[in-house]
Amino acid sequence: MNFAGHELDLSQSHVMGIVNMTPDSFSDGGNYNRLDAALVRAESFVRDGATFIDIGGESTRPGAADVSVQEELDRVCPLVEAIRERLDVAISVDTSQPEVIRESAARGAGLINDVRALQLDGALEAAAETGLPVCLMHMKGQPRSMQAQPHYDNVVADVSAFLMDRVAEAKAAGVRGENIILDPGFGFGKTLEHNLQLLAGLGQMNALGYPLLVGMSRKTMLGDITGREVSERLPASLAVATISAMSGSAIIRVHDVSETVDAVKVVTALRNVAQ
Ligand code: 9MG
Repeated sequence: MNFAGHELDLSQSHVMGIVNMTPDSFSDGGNYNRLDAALVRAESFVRDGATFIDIGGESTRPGAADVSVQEELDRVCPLVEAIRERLDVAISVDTSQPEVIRESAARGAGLINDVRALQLDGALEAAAETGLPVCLMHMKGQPRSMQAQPHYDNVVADVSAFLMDRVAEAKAAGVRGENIILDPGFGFGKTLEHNLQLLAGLGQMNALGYPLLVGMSRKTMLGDITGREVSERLPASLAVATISAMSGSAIIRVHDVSETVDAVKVVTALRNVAQ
């Protein structure tokens, strides 16, 4: 798949490093310091083997406050441009807003990562206009309320059906099928049991015929399983990254790039061994 000039083979697993441009992600001295700190983080991720950097300007944690489109543009676009000028890496932008999709694409982004699967007004059209690959993620409800008693008849089947509906809408709007990546959306309107069923069902979702992106790094489900605080969830995050890579996931979105790259290298070596 081609991510604004970065051609990547998604039959192998890749590691995506997370750089959040939200105020809670950096000890905050305003936009300039934040940009510098984010760039340093992105550089170290690339040195450690990330093939994607995912930049987000809106917190999608449960209960997070809304952010204006202008604020999101101000947080995300300068970093997209700075990374494009300095680093050899595919740039993913975590956004649902048509204006941010268009402007970040103009500055060099290579992937639109939308936790709302291009459902906001104008998002499908904006994504199609850019010609870039898109990641369509499943979320039940909205970030503010999504963890309030989510219900599914069969979580793997329901999430798959939603994603295939979104694929049909995206294609109808002009997004090419070869440019679509799917994501079950771990933690987005799911109980621990739902998340585990989805993790066990990744092979089934792979059979939908689109590369999968998965993000479980440090998430609450890992705290629920291990009893660990966020800062202590690296071993559990590596376990799910390994399971995801073994299930054939194409992109693993993480905070701890260096350790995850090593885990993925082991899975890749195993997958490529002559039998
Ligand atoms: C932005 N963001 C937070 N968690 C995510 C996940 O699991 N997948 C994707 N695609 N984006 C995410």
